[in-house]
Amino acid sequence: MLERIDAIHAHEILDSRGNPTVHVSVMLRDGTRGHAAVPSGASTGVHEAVELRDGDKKRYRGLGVRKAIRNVNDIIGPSLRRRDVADQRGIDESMCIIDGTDNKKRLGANAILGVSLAVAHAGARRAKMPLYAYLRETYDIGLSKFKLPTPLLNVFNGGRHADTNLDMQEFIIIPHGFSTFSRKLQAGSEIFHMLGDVLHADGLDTDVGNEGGYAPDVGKTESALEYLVQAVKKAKYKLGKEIGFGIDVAASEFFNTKTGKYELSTDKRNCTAKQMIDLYDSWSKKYPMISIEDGLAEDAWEDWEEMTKRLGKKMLLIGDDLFVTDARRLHRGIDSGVANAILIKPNQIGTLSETMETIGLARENNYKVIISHRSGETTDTSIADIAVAVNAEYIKSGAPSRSERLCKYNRLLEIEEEI
Ligand code: 2PG
Ligand code: MG
Repeated sequence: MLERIDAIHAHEILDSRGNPTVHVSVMLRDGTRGHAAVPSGASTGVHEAVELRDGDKKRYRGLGVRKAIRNVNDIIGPSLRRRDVADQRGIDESMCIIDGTDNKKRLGANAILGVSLAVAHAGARRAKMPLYAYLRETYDIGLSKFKLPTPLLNVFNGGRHADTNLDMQEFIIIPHGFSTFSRKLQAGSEIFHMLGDVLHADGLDTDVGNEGGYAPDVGKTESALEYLVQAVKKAKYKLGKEIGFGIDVAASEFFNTKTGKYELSTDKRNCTAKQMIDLYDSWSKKYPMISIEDGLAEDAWEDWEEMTKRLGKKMLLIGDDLFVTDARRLHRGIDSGVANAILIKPNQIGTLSETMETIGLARENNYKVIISHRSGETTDTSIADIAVAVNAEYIKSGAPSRSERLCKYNRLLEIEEEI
């Protein structure tokens, strides 16, 4: 049944770091409303769609998003008036056309994504369906059952997400050896708290970073993995069988483009790509490594190819800054045998429809799908529903701590009861 959009309104809110971001409400003629808020990254890839910021240093250190808000209220909103809310693909396409650039720099990916998600929420409400079921139908995803993703819980925050000596951004526990999401989350939470005890006993800081994980100064990079081993064992879980590890290296953040070296200040070592791959290989022999994300720099295609040849059969090699949720970059990866998994962040590309297209392409080519939060988050839980809509293998939403991280996991607990 046709239901038209009556009005779209955006306003500025603050994200989990206290920086401005975009909140959008879509009103339908029958009074139904849909809302969405847009997240924001810190270790953003250079190929991501543009997050429009005001740059006015007198306001929020230049991080205001009033321009993006105006683009929604004055340009996008009026242009989508009277459009059928169920025409998600058409609406997303229209926004891309109005923007007219290939990286959304005119209207801003933050403006466009806010509308795209809020339209989906309004459409789902109107159809009286949960968002995950509505998305599955809207995008004709040919899957019969709903499956919940396994959480990737980032329990050590490093890199740009915390004030610690760790160059590598995330050390992750993956509770894969249980049949339900709730049991996986329980294991993750118990290990997270045990890790806190272990760190505390060693006189280390247990305050948390941007994504809710601990952020102590540890001896060297590998010490983080050693602490994970201790925490898992002490919490009485089985390493490997029940719990695996992951790392988001976010290697572009410490890659020196001039020298071509990866500068690991924690270990006082400058590494070539080959040495980085050797390091991951050696860790895969000592620890139950399931995944390595952005193990090499975002434009090091040939080195990625080499890494995929050497490690691709043993573990997930996830492209985040490498692919930036962009089907064009994923195509290149598929053609050259690069990586075997993709991180999906809707705000890297800017619309829900393009996000779904990239996920579809990954699926067709047997790349594993990890739906992801950003380091700057809100209480928006859309990514949980997106993960269930496409039966994503994994979801990455930080540590089991801080409500902007947990609201996504808690939404999955709710969905688990429903399906
Ligand atoms: C990442 C993300 C989320 P950011 O690199 O995977 O953890 O970080 O949002 O800062 O890009
Ligand atoms: Mg990443």
